Amino acid sequence: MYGNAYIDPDKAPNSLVADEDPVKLAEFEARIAAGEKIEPQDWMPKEYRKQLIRMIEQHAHSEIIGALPEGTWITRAPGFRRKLALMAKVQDEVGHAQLLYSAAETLGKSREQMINDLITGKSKYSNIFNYPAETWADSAVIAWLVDAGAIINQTTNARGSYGPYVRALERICYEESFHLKYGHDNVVHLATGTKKQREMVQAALHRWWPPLMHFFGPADKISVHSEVLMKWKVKMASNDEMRQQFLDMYVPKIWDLELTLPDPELRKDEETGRWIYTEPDWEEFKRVINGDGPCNAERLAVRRMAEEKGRWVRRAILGEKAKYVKPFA
Ligand code: BYC
Repeated sequence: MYGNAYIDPDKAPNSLVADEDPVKLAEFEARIAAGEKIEPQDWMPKEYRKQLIRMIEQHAHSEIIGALPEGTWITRAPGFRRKLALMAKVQDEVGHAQLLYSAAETLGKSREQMINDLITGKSKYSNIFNYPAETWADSAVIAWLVDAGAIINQTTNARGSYGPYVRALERICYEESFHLKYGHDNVVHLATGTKKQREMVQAALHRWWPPLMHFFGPADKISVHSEVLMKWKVKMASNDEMRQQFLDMYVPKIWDLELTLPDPELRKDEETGRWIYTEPDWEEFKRVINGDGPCNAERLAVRRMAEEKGRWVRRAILGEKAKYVKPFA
């Protein structure tokens, strides 16, 4: 069963803090309960540090890898204005990765280690960037709806407990709001354009819907880390709560454009206010996040190439002798 595949008995929530000083732990939890921010120099449980590194690092990787599907459209963007806007967006995403790597570094893991864990396939990054952006309409759907999902996640977690992460999230959300507007404008343009443009955006929406449903993470009943992350206010809403919020905000907008979604069950239960949907295929999600999606190999190959080709620049900046280094085997 998928849910159990993640569960490591040694990581069961009760065992996570067993060896911590109970007085320090109680003080720490009281600060969190009072809404205080935890800063890098403050005492924190080892598990809090570990979870934060894992989550912020994955988030940073998602931003840097997330620049790639849209990046492939810079040279083919329709018109100069859209090209400029897309270049700025892609540049912003890479900047978000820089902010997040810096936030993760405050917890004691170096950027070199993080990048190395990314390009060797050890670290995870968001499932959604392992799918191809086949047409210009795919890049429009990414900019609108993936950025919309990201804003829901990030504005929520920007109220969280770890100072450097929440400050990075606040800054990122300002920029993401522009991306969302740019993406929405592109989607509306296509949806109200020629028959061909409308077909393109409709097809893209159907392609991106399943990965978008996965984007918010596994259903609460099979999520591994939510309990501890929410207890320590790293995560301020569960995966299902964020998914519901996304459906509530964006399905009506999609239907307003008279576009369809590929889930025949999708509807709002007016009594409970909850959206009903077909449970996403969590087996596919698991395959993709573990390296077996349509573009995982390509995405990591690009990052490896960037790492190799940029090595001499980093050496030069660090004052080391800039010399040719044999690329990865
Ligand atoms: N993709 O117990 P769970 C952007 C993993 S980029 C891949 O619920 P958690 C943008 C999870 O890591 C912004 N893996 O854990 C950029 C865990 O595996 P491990 C992307 C996923 O940590 C460019 C396992 O599944 N946003 O916006 O609470 C262009 C069990 O999950 C995913 C972020 O990164 C996933 N979708 O995860 C355009 C937000 N979901 O580590 C746009 C930061 C779960 O045990 N992250 N997993 O091996 C989070 O908020 C949370 O970590 C998650 C849920 C919502 C991802």
